[in-house]
Amino acid sequence: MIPGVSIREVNISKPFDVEAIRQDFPILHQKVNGYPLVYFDNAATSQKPNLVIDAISNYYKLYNSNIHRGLHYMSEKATEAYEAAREKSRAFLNASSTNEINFTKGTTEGINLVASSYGRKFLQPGDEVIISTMEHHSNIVPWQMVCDERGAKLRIIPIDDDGNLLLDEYKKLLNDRTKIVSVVYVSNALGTVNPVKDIITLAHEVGAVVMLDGAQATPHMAVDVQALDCDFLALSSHKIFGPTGMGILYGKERLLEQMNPYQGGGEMIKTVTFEKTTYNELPYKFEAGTPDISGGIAMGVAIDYINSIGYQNIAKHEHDLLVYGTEVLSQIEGLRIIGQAKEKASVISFLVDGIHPYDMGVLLDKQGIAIRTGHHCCQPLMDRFAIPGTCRASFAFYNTTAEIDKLVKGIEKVKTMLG
Ligand code: 7TS
Repeated sequence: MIPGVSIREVNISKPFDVEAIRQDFPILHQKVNGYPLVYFDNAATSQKPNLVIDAISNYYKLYNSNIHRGLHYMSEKATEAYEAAREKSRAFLNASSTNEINFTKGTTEGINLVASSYGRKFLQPGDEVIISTMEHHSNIVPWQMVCDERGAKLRIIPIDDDGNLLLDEYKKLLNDRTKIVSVVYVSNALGTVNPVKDIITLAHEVGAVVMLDGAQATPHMAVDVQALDCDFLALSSHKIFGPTGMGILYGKERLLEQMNPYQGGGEMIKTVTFEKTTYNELPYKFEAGTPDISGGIAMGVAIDYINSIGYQNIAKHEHDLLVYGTEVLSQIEGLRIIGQAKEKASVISFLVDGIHPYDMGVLLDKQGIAIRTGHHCCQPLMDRFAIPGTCRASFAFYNTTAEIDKLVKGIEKVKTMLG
């Protein structure tokens, strides 16, 4: 039991009540620029329920202490709560062991860890790494860096005009030089849900390992790493209603065992002499230094919170928001949706004729509506569509169709203002 936190019972058959859920999120009940806040920037970071906020403050109020090395009461409490979060993370992803759950500071660090510790060790000159056109920069740059260093080649899966990955083109890229495939499960800029199960099966046929960028999948859908058979998966706590500065890297134990540590320091060692250091066991081998203890504990509480609502309920509500939003936004004259893939999460990227996304973002903010504008850290994807950026509305389970109506009205107002 984590001091000061009581978790609601996990009950996915409970009816979904969006107004009750909104009461769990204190930040949603404020006015911005004189209007009730409409928060549609969930793909950048999601809001935090009271339980998560309380878990952080209770840690500092009641048992702030360093973990894994203390014998005193508070250190034991903190260690217990931190390791309980690892078990919750294991169950959340259905990993087979907590040895496969490495705590990181987020998706970016998870991908860098694999590029660095796996890529540097196993890539040879002439080998190939495959990513896709719709990757976030954090799933491009680490691979470019390691490919440059090792003399390997980066190859890119193309997409069609709706934002679907071209599987036939992917098949053509695969060969016996392919060592790593790293793709985004759900695109932050388009909302596309990629057919990752097929991508993984095909990669395994040529002996490549597969890393999934799970940053945008985990807020919306249950992810089962064993059913997918992915080799690595990274996610960020702050996108799954937990705190910033925390994340999970899942890796198959067999692969993690073969990899060198990412960073050296305390915690990741077994013995140190000036002549030689032996490394700690998994998962501590990849966790040098004092971690974000309250962040880990609170991420565990965020996972409990998601479970208490249930992904089935989340997926249904968000699907309704996506369908409704797509329909009403499409009716706005001059509005074009970028990304109309067959499978989509609740993300709508759009452009309005004659209006720069930046102006749209600023003028919606004046009406209390938070969207994101720009390239969304996907510059090569924007180049693919020959656009500088988009306006992006991304929905979470606490959003409502009434809020989408406000967005529509807001866009119409901006159109009138800018003539
Ligand atoms: N991968 C994807 C698909 C993402 O959407 C993001 C963050 C990251 C990786 C990096 O996550 P981090 O937590 O390590 O920073 N995406 C966004 C976004 O769309 N707007 O702001 C951050």
